[in-house]
Amino acid sequence: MISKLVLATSNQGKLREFEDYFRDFPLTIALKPSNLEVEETGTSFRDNAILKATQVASALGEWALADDSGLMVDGLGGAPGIYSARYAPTPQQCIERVLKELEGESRRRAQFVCAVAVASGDGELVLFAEGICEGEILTELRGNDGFGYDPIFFVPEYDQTFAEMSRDLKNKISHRGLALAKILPELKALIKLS
Ligand code: ITT
Repeated sequence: MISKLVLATSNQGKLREFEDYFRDFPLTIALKPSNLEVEETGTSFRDNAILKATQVASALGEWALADDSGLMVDGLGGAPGIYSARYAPTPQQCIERVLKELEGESRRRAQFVCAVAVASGDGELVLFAEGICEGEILTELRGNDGFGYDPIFFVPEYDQTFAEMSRDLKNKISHRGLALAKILPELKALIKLS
């Protein structure tokens, strides 16, 4: 039976975006208790998304959805990657570190990657998908919206950074949006079956 889904994240930026996707969804959306933290010991986005979804689901006995995501920069050999949230103490310092490490580097292509996993109340993985959004790292910040690395992630096709885009546009083209689009039909089907 799936009637309620716990969003297994402590990241307010992700949370706001998830709420947009699930606004008209026929499910009760709940938040993970803040004291329930999962250690991200995996070596890939996939591993960590599955860890977070299955551990939160089994701890609460509820269906849970987790996202593990990050920025991979070509000129940095794919860093910060799965360490994106831990690259520096604050999001601002994370951006500063990436810009500093890219000084004088012409390979500024980058991709945001998102792995999403949904686990059932017994802690079993039920759905998994990944989404990728291609872009470039600017030399300075542009835009005030979004979160994390959004002000330096430029999408040439739209001539905007993620932090300059409307929320609707980011939700449509982002790594998170693309990953969720792959699992939402199956999630809806599961709700109907129950
Ligand atoms: P939870 O594990 O609680 O969900 P977290 O922030 O620790 O939160 P991750 O380990 O998945 O989550 O790290 C993702 C980091 O990647 C996030 O903190 C941002 O720095 C960056 N990131 C991911 N998606 C992003 C986006 O859409 N815009 C900007 N930065 C993003």
